[in-house]
Amino acid sequence: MIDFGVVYYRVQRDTGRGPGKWLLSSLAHPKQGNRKKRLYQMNKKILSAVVGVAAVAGMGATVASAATLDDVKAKGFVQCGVSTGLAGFSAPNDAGDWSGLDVDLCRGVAAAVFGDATAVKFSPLSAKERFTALQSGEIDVLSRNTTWTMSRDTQLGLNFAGVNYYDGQGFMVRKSLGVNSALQLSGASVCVQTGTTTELNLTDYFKANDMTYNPVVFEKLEEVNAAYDANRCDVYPPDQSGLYSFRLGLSNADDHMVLPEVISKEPLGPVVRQGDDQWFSIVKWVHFAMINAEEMGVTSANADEMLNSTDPNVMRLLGKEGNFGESIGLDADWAYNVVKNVGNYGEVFERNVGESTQLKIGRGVNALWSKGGLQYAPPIR
Ligand SMILES: N[C@@H](CCC(=O)N[C@@H](CS)C(=O)NCC(=O)O)C(=O)O
Repeated sequence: MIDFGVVYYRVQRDTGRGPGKWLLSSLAHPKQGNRKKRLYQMNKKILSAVVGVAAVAGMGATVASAATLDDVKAKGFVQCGVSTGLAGFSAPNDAGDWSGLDVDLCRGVAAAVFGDATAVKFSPLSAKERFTALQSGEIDVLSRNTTWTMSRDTQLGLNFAGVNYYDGQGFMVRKSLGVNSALQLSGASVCVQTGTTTELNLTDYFKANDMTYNPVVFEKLEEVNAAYDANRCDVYPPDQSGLYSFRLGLSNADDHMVLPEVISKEPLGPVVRQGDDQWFSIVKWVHFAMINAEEMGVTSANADEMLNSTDPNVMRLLGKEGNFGESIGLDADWAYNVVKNVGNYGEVFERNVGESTQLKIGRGVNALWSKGGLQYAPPIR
């Protein structure tokens, strides 16, 4: 069935104007004689009717997509798109319970909406599937190590709500390959997942350095991992976060090394559909609340005690002053619920990927701006 909402949106998006003008311009021109003029008038009438139906359906689609909070409340949970399994970021345990930095962003949204961090269901998605799942309404938010790029932000009808992990692409190789720099990789075979910036960066990097490579492309993460493990390619080139996670699964980690080059910027963050500013604000401010909480020293352990704080910043964060929850359609204690139930950004980072975990990732550029990093949130006021 044709989804007129999508057609209407696509025509507007591709042409920058309504569908009527776009379609009419492809019909007979009125200054081309009487017969053509009549034909034009007739086509115009038919077209107005079709466009009318499409526009109404389109409005319907916009209205439906503009009510994500209502939809989420009605069904009682947030549907969150995650990876199929990337330790530390989004991965299920044997019992099927999901955890990770990206998972906690979704738990934060659930806590803000319902006061319950467990009111969330997860959809595991490959790189190729993820944007369609969001566009089609199958998920409410995509939180899956997804790089914010201009085309994804401006051409897919989607909005990036922040950066919950600043990453960059790296290379892993077998030590037996005998290289110690990515610049020695010309002619190498590279296992890569389709639909990723990883694939695009490889092309750029090898081209920019006048080198060649043989891509061995797969759709599923497990296929890429298995192929590298089985020596079907020389190089494994994902985001550094993926390298940390992948290394955990290698049979003999000591046989492999990470080359020193980081070849790209990969700002990873949650994504929502365009056309629903309220939901966009909710996801954005859940992320900001976690960062602000870390900056103010509000943690899951001391959130209750902090309710008595007389620091105006803490009072606004925890809903004791102002009506910030109301302005995004939530209760006054939305951010208190996030921090109490999920934690501040630093806690979430340490718990999932930090030095005390198997991944042992340092805060690096993901430290707060006040500690030399890039994590910075606008104030709640
Ligand atoms: N950040 C990059 C790469 C993200 C990505 O999908 N990376 C692969 C590893 S190379 C992955 O995590 N796959 C997980 C999955 O398919 O479940 C992007 O947004 O395109």
